[in-house]
Amino acid sequence: CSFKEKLATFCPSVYYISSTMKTWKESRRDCLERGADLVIINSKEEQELLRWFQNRIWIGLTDADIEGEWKWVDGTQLITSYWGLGEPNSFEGKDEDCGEINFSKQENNWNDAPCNLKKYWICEKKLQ
Ligand code: 2F8
Ligand code: CA
Repeated sequence: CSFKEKLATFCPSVYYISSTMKTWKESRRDCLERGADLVIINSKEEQELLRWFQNRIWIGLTDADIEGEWKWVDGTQLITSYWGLGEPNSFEGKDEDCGEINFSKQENNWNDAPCNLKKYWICEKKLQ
């Protein structure tokens, strides 16, 4: 959408916020079945809009193909990022190939976490 429209609102998307927890892959499958995909975060405003509860949620970000090369589920490279301090860190040598937003307490940033953990997730369907 145009810059003017962006100022007024976000490029039109509808979001689905899960009420159960799934692994990253299962979460993505759920989104695809809804004709959507895991959410892609394009601005801090969009991220803030999605802060509906205090928890950790899967987003459409992964470096499973090439370690350290974070990509969105639509294949685009990461341009603007909101990693937490010291992240992504593949904590203690573990495989942490999936991106989450940490909406707990005062946090509002990203972490890399093991993809097989079950978390809430958000799907996004772009309308244009
Ligand atoms: O301190 C940051 C660190 O916190 C957790 O590990 C203790 C996260 N692990 C999981 O969410 C499983 C790390 O990913 C995170 O870097
Ligand atoms: Ca981490």
